Amino acid sequence: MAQITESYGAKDLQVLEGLEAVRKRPGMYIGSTGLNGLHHLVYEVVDNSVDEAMAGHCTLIEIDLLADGGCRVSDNGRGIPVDPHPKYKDKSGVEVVLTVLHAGGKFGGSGYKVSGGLHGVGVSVVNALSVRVIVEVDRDAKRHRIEFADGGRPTGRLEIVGDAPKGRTGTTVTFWPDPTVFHSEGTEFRAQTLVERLQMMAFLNKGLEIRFRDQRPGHEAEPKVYKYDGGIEDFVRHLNASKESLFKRVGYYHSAEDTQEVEVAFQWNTGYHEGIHSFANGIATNEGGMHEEGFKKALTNAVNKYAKARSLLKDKDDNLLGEDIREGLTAIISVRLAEPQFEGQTKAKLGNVSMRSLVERATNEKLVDWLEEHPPEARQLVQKAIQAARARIAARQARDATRRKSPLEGAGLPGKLTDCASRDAREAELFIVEGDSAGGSAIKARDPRTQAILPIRGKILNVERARVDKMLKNNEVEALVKAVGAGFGEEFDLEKIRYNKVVIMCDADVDGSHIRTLLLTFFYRQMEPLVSAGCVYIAQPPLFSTAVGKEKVYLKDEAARDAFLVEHAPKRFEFSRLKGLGEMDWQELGATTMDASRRTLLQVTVEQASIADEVMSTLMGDVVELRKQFIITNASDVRFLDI
Ligand code: 0RA
Repeated sequence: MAQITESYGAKDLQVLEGLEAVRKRPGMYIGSTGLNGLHHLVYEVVDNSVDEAMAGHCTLIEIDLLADGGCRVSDNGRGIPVDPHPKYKDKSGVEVVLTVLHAGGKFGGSGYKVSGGLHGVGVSVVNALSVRVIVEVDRDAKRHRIEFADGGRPTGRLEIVGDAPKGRTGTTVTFWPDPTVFHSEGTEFRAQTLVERLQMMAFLNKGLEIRFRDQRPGHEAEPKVYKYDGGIEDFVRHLNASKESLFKRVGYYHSAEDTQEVEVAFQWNTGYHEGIHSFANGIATNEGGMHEEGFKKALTNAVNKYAKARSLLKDKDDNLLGEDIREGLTAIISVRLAEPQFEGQTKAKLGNVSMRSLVERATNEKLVDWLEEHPPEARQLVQKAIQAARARIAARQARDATRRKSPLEGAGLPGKLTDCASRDAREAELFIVEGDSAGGSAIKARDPRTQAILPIRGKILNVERARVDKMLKNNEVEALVKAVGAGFGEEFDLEKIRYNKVVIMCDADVDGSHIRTLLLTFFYRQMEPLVSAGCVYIAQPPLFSTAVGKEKVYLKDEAARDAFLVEHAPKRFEFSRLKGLGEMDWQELGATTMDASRRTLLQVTVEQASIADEVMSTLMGDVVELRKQFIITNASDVRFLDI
């Protein structure tokens, strides 16, 4: 154990107890000890630097993943105070910030009005969960340094180690996560996860530069730089980049009252999807909340008012519904407030009632002005909403007609479905199989008690580019909806699903990858709760086969093949690459891909909703070239898949 400071008083004991509490229940502070929790450590440190930026003192944050597994976060803010702390008299501010829970910006009088709240547990939590932490502070023309080991114990006092570069102030925190804390999923950071979040932070903090560098061997070393002088306007432009926008201009308004403020950026595209992304103090509120409610209410009101005033809607016409107006809308709502309340299942719903009225008032005032000032854009979006309303009415009629055909709830299973015997969703699995011939093998290979097979032919409709009425007329879509048995879209009811596992089983080639993406888009857009609940899976047919004597052996992927070679060294083997499910007979398909005791399934999860949206839109959107490139380069990408 590292040596603790010389004088070991009551205060030190208290401090150690604080950090000990974090080590006992890390989940309470960082959510989990899996990969999410691990990445949370980085966000925690970065959030502190972002707070400095929000207070107007920091313009650059650099994040480096080090070759030895550590992570370094450096900013050019004021630097953590180095003076003795007023309460813990024998300690420097730096030591206190790193060892006392919630000490963050709570002293020095100039504390931050607005801070992350949810994530704002403090860097001391990172210290508690790391084997080693080094903090360097450039302040008062000097470079200061202090080091901690074994879960937050200082190995010495804050020392001056030299001069700071001329005129520079700032904080650098380097930490090495404790593998005994993150034992289940390890301490290896995923660059993609970090980068998505860092980019989002750059969008939400106009003008702030965030640089990311992955110095680990075997990783993309090219630094990534995010800096958006257009802030959330650039965010909207970015989200719509792969789509055809309805008009070029991105709308923007903001409003501030007392200590709270709201910023909104918006643009419509010609698609049908609603993409509203809201944030509170830079934290994604994926479950929405008061700010979104206020925005939606005022948006509906403002657009209807405008449409009637300009006689784009007749007085006798019904008002446009919110969903009509929001069709094809990409919007970012970003609010900042002193004490955000995060509610909901994933603590991603903003509960502060005052935010509803703030955003509603701001939107009513400023959006009406915007519409008045931009007549061509306003007319285009009203016309789109009118078309959406017509399509909605047509869809309702189509749906009513289907209901009349099959009045019984759950009746009318699709003809192509070979259902399982079990009616218990908890054990029932639906395999969606590409093509009739693979469907035939799957029917033979399945466990008829728990496994149902739905073959789908060719390409299903791209739901990203079709309205509901057209979607309903597509046979494959209809079969999928009926088989799952829980409706779709707004009316989707997770309670009613007939299978707790929905498994997509496609070939391992480019076509298979396209179909898989179409299916994922469909589930993400029309049965989102199914995806969020972790009920969607991807089957993994083996990629290679070889022969050992007379016996055929299947190998899941490159890694399995390499392991096989090592195991059988120095013998040599010929491998064939399996492209299609059709290349296996049904016994093999069962043994390698379907049998619950032998298969591996990839569970589909959505990490960052706004980014997932972007991936979906790029995959499925209007710009064909972009789409093609994406599908091919990402044919084996598991960016929004977690095992
Ligand atoms: C406490 C008080 C002040 C700044 C900070 C903490 C601070 C913490 C971190 C963590 C990473 N970068 C940071 N930068 C600053 C206020 C300092 C003052 O009043 O001068």
